[in-house]
Amino acid sequence: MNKKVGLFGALIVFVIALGGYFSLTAKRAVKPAASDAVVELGQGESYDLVAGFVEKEILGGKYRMLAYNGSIPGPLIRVKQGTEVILNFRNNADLASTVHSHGVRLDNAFDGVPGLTQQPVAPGGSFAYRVKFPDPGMYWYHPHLREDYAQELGLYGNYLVVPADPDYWAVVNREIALFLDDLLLTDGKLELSRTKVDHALMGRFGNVMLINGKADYLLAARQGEVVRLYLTNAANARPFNFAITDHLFKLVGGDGGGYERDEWRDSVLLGPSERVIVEVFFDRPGAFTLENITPGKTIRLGMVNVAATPVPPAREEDFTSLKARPAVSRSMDPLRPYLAKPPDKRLRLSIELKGGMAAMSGMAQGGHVMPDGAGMGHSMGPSPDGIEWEDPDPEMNRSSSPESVLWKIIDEESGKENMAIDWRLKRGEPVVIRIFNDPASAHPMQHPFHFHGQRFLVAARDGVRESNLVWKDTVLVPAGRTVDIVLDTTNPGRWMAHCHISEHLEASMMFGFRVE
Ligand SMILES: [Cu+2]
Repeated sequence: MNKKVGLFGALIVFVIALGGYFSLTAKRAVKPAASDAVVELGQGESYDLVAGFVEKEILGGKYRMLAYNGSIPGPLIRVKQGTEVILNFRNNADLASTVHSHGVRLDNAFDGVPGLTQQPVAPGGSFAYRVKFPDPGMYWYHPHLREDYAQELGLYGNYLVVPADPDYWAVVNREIALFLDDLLLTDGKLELSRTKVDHALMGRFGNVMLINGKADYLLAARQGEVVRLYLTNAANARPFNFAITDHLFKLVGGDGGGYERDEWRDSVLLGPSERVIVEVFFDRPGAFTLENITPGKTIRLGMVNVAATPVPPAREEDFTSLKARPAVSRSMDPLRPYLAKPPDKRLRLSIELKGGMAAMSGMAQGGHVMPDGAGMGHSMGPSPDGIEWEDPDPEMNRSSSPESVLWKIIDEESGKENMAIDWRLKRGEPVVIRIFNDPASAHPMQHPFHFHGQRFLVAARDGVRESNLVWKDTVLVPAGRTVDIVLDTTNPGRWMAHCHISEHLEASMMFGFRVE
């Protein structure tokens, strides 16, 4: 195992060692979970990634969870753009698994999709992934089998791809990766089945908010510090509208690297699996809240404590100027002629409820979103922005399963649904795809829509052209909305496209496409 462990990593080794001591004294089978491990990998280096059980403390309770290399989130793997590394995955969990490198345009054979690119890795088994990183930005790895169970229990980690161009990002004092997540505890218990999928209707919304696996996340900062935050939404279903009280964000990047131009934002929206990169200037000392601002309520995610000890050198000037990235714009030029073109493909997102679920839903009707946002008498249905920010009906949701709920991606041209869809696309011929999230379905809600192995541009939302582009691999499509994307078909192979709400994926919301 060739790896360089940074200073941070050395600290973590110490923490893990301490953890080992405690687990011995407690005579427990699993070690307490660590976090914040950072691993730097160079060209051709290999690294062992082991999925296994850990004991995780959350709000005073102890839970048996899953982790890569003992830490939740898993180690942050830091590589330079253009690097190729080998990940030797070993599965010490209790169910078959794979490693999917989300958003990474790697070779098809290493995409980690069971049944499509590889056989599932059985407990005790292993698989070597060759992962190349052609694009800068923040990516992540997670299982592509029972994400609703395995990813929920802690199997997720980041790849930070450092741009080849040293001027790609502004100079900052620090870079910090934050995984936003939530966990559902019922009377203090973690109820997840290895064999049965539940919450198929809305997806599993948690009631404990986690940042980097911690329910009481505390970020220590110093006055005058400019920090670049790399945010990843690892929740099964929950969207986050992330903000820091009394602070403005400079939005600098998304899924696949930087925006064409920086923009000021009060908050940033991330659907499950999306990434957002922001810079923040801590200009005054104090305690500030990391929060999720939703139309109904503001949810506390953690805190940042800014100490009055100023940090040299001050980066205020770098922070106040908005940067343009002409190289990013140029990388998009080949796709620009397609941004205004009518769609080549049209997808409709819908649902079919079966048996008792259909009857329950029938009784709950009246909750459909009206055009003016009125008519929300019952708890069913999303808010006027087309987004369910919370589970609107936990009891019904918990009892729903892939047997009673069929989430659908419908190809309007062929009428085919989900895995019956098998697009054949030509490499180098971009495809304009219109995704329409049907508000008249039996349960309209948002879907974070993800394409494997390629990148795309969001051309328009509800017919309104996007003015500042960023490479994407996932786009959140609210209920009743239409999103047009241009898929950059650069990477040959057999790939998946699917909703990234874990339970919707389990309830069939996926299809395959080939790039030839
Ligand atoms: Cu979905």
